[in-house]
Amino acid sequence: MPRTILEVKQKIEYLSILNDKAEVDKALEPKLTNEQLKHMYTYMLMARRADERFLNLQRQGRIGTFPQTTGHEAISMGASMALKKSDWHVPAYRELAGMLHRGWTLVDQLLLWAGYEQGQSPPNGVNDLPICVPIASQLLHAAGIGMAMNIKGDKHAVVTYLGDGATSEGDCHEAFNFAAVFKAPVVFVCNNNQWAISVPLSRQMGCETVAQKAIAYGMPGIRVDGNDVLAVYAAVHEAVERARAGGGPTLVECLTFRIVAHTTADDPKKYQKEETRKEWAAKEPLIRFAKYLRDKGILNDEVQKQIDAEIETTIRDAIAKMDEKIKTDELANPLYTFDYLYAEIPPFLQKQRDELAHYLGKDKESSSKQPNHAHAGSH
Ligand SMILES: Cc1ncc(C[n+]2csc(CCOP(=O)(O)OP(=O)(O)O)c2C)c(N)n1
Ligand SMILES: [Mg+2]
Repeated sequence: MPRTILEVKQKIEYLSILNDKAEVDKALEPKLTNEQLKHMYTYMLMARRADERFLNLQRQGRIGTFPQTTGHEAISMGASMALKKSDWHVPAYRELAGMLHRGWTLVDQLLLWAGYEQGQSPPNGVNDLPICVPIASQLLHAAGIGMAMNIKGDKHAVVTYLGDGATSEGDCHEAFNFAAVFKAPVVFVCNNNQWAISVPLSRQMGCETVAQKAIAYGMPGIRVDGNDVLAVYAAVHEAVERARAGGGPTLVECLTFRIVAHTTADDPKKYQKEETRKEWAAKEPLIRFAKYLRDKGILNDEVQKQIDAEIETTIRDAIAKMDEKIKTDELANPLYTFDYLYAEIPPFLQKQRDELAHYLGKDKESSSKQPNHAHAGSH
């Protein structure tokens, strides 16, 4: 038997529209209105400022550990801008800018990281899943949603997110495979920030790009500059249109670098080179996007001042609302431990719930019910 060559088509595109000097490739510039561009900048900056304030709150012990999103704002902002409200948004945990765009509030985020599950209740009017911390598990939810939509004949798309570390999870393989085989309308947006806590990319995968993994599953893959919000938007927009038209899933790798700690419980100085972090910090997405907007006449000192004031008020109000809400018993009732897993609570758990209710002197709450949320979600 001779050895023969099987030809496998391999082509991975790399897309960058706004380079790190804020020079735009006019031929590739997406058609976004001035209003949309200003909105994107405002929400990316709001995520950035919130990150800084949340860090202070965490250090003061007012919220718990949380993952910062500084430097990653372009990824979820660009991707979520490509969606309609009726599409599905399925985040991991570094998608604050995109979630704010979808209607989640900073109060939700603060409550969540302060330990209250009410912060996970999706806003009305959008098809969103809450933040998902178990690595890669959200990819299966997204693939399942996509497959269900195919069965029902819904023509929406799903955008979901994963990190470079998530590509090593079995769940990731299963989700990619099911989505590709069943042509689920899912866009897998990989935030390749080159670190999974202290594990570098070189210890995560033996190949050069995340995007090329798509070839093995039989779906298109593309690598984009993850610090270029226009490139992320353009690539995800194209993938979403293809998904809606029945063309199945796409893997969009967004190349960036984690310029902050993994979470507030981490110290990257122990394993990252200061020099590399500085190099990437100079390429972060907001600097170049602000310059692009100034060059286009959308942003100037006056507009910047208004945006800063709006963000400051939003953050201050959110912190005040969180402080007010966590004083109420409604948020931290131990009986809620029993309330989310089953539509109908099994008798053995009902018995335990009754016992706890009695112990807490809350006998009148002895039947399982969904607690009143800060705002009712649509799911
Ligand atoms: C199933 C599972 N295993 C382990 C963890 C602990 N953990 C939290 S974040 C993380 C690294 C994830 O790295 P990556 O996918 O690159 O995402 P990044 O944090 O860089 O955005 C790990 C191992 C977890 N949350 N879930
Ligand atoms: Mg990572």
